[in-house]
Amino acid sequence: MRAYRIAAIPGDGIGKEVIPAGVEVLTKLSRMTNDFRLDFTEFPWGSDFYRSTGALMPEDGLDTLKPFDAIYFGAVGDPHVPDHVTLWGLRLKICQGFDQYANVRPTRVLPGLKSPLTDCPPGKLDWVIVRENSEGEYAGQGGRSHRGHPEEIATEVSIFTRAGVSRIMRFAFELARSRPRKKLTVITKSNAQRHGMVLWDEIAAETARGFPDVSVDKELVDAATVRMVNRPDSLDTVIATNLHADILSDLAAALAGSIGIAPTGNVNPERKYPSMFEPIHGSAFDIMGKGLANPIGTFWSAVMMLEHLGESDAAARLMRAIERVTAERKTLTRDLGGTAGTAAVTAAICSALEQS
Ligand code: GGG
Repeated sequence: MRAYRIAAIPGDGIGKEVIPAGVEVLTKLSRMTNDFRLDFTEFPWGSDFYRSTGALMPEDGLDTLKPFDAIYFGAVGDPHVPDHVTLWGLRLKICQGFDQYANVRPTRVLPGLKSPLTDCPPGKLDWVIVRENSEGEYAGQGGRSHRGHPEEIATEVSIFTRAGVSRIMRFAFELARSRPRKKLTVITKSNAQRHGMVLWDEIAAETARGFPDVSVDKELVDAATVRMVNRPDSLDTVIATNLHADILSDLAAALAGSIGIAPTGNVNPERKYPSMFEPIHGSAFDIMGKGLANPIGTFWSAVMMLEHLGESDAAARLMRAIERVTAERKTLTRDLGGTAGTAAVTAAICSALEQS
């Protein structure tokens, strides 16, 4: 039997509710298939850990995670800890430490779910957004001087390297090529950002020459928001910088029905380090501890994790179970117009697995 070591990091807020739900579903699925085993180890890292130790994760946390086959992550964010401390102390430490430079964010309208757009049935909105996940606006370059004085200065420098942009462009073109429409939209802002974004555009054009079967177009990030709303079927695979894709993928999730359903994979394509899978939503402290969190984004992230591990039959089975539950519309959380809680949706997915 194939065995995989999975590091589970619930993190903060509703991460502590959705990750146990995901572990329950994955454990049931692996027992049903009898082909593979998932051995979970949970790490209590996050804002509570910070309060008791002064760090979001231990100093040797990356060494601890390195032998794992994958990381299953919940969320970071706490109302009593500055957001830049939580994000950089845990999630970005793992993404950047493990060179998970390809952040893959599929979005589509699942059967039974409704887009807030008029006339947007399943099939009309079916995107994968690729987020550059290692540099750009999140390079961590910059600083502050003369704190508290009138002449105080802060810089936040975006970094675009030829190596970093080339590898994510290749990844996005390959992903676009693997999808039926073979279509890639390159998001840019090179009209205003005339250095880094012009390099980005140039490398996109150079990379395109190696993918003659992929049709490519370019869109300014501001215009992209309009296009996502007005012409969702004109997009398929989308590549954008770290910050642009972060914003566009939240919009994408909302247009597909809810941020609660959207999954993501932080992938190290060379597999030198473990990749990390998580719902795109944050810690949602307003609903924490109430059992209301939508676990579907966490389950869909598990689908991505299984695909990454090579367990494509199990991944497809879990996706079918998710779609069966959304199509029935009987057991949905409040963000999707239902009244069910996390536990009821988890139970519905577990029972749908039996029929999928
Ligand atoms: N599960 C995703 C998560 O916890 N995100 C928290 C967050 O604030 N992310 C901001 C970002 O990734 O740019």
